[in-house]
Amino acid sequence: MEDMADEALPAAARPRDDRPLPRAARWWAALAGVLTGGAGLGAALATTSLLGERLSPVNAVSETVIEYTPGKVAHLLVSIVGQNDKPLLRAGTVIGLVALSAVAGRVGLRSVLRGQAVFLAMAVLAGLCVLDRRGADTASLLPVVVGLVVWLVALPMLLEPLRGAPAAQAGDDAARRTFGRRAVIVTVLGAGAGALGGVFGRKRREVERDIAALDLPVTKGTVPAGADLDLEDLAPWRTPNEDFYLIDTALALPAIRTQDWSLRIHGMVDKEIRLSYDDLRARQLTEAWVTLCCVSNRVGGELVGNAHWSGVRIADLLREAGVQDGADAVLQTSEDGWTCGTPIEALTDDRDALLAIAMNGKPLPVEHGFPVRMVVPGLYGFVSATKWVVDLKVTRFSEFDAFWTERGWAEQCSIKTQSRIDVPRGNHRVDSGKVTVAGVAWAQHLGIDKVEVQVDGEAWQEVELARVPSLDTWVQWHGEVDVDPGVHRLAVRATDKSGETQTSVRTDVVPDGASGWHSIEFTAE
Ligand SMILES: Nc1nc2c(c(=O)[nH]1)N[C@H]1C(S)=C(S)[C@@H](COP(=O)(O)O)O[C@H]1N2
Ligand SMILES: [Mo]
Repeated sequence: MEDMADEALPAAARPRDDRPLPRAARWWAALAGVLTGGAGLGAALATTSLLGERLSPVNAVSETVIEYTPGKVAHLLVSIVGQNDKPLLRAGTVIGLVALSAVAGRVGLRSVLRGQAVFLAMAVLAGLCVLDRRGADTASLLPVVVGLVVWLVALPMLLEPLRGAPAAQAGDDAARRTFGRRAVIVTVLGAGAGALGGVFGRKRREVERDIAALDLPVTKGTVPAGADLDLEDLAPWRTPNEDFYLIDTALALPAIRTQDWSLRIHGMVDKEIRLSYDDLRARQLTEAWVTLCCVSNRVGGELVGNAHWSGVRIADLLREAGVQDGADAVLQTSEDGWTCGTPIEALTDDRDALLAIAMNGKPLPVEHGFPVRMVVPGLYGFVSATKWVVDLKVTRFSEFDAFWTERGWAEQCSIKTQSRIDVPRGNHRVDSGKVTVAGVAWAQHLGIDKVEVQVDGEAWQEVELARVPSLDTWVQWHGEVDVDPGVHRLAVRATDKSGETQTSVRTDVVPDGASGWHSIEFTAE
């Protein structure tokens, strides 16, 4: 009110506002804003943990940024920053918060109400992002509200000593001491709240404890004799869970307790089905070796892994639900709101498309989709492998655009036949003469027929394939090439069991996966 009154006065009657503020005062005010911003953030984080919400407001804003960033831009950015995309995004959001808080402080030096208005605007923005996330309800707004209250209270507290006398101006020791004292209080309370949230935020730990206590009727699977050549530098045939590549858009992983999980199968079905975790576990379990692969895997890349999966065949569930004529897709939704669409065909034919509950004999790790995810042999992850899956809608492709399809990736596509050189590593030195070469090749659900290597553009020579139990996994290959001292280029190409040989034409990963031959350089001496 006081500020409004100030505005209403003729210019001559506003001695304080007309005097240019000392530079130092502006910096102190910006600091007051930043401390206020931090304290509100601490309070919001604590509230997030206490409520057991998946997303803090910072993560909700970051996830919304991902959601609304055009596919091309996202792809470009991720290709620049790689696996650091999420920490960088989160850092960016926090930097934005700090910058706006500083602005609020500076604006607040002249008019506290306006400074508070900046914080209000920030809270509204954060609130909209929170509400935009899947599963958000009114309670999800509480962290933002608590943060806002802290902002609105702390800002005038910190600005008051700065505003009184032309702030922190040399000489006004009492004001400076008051500011210092209040700054410490606000900071300690904010940081304390944040730390407390860390202590009491038990959701993820509860889930980890559930996982440790789970006793599933599953096996780890034995690596079939002859499948693993066990060569140094060659990717092991079974990828251990902790080495398995990770791809998802979740800024904070869903922490779902088994008793809170359920799956709804609905849409173009005769009978809707709802399954609990115990329902699923009590059913006949199927186990299969399946190699999963990401559409964003570049030629020679590492976004591919092979595991022994245990789960329930989706075909059986869909048969029970009764798929109606005309349906051609199953739209999957995860707890965090990510979606993908899979052809009904791939889920109902004889392949082992699974609602998986275990990976290499252990309950799914949280980051790989606990408690339940999809695994479909032959299809890239972005069109089939929904982690934290909670909803299956039988429908038509013409009725929806899934997450990545909206962003310029294909609507439907199967995995492109690929091969990779693991031995020797690129740019390594080896002894000249006979050199061991080895790697992996995959054409899930088609199978690999042969692999060939080529040195320095000369004739292709076939190499040996290890044994595999089915068409759905990668296969290790190995051979020997004879080289003179010097630098050499080694290339590899695979032919799948449909008779198709990998094309040399290199394409980008967008829209439906990279093609082209992997090649490396090595030095023989
Ligand atoms: N909920 C959810 N599931 C998801 C994704 C995602 O972003 N969110 N990414 C998909 C993609 S693109 C791939 S390649 C696989 C990766 O599975 P992984 O992280 O277990 O290796 O998960 C799929 N399932
Ligand atoms: Mo992917």
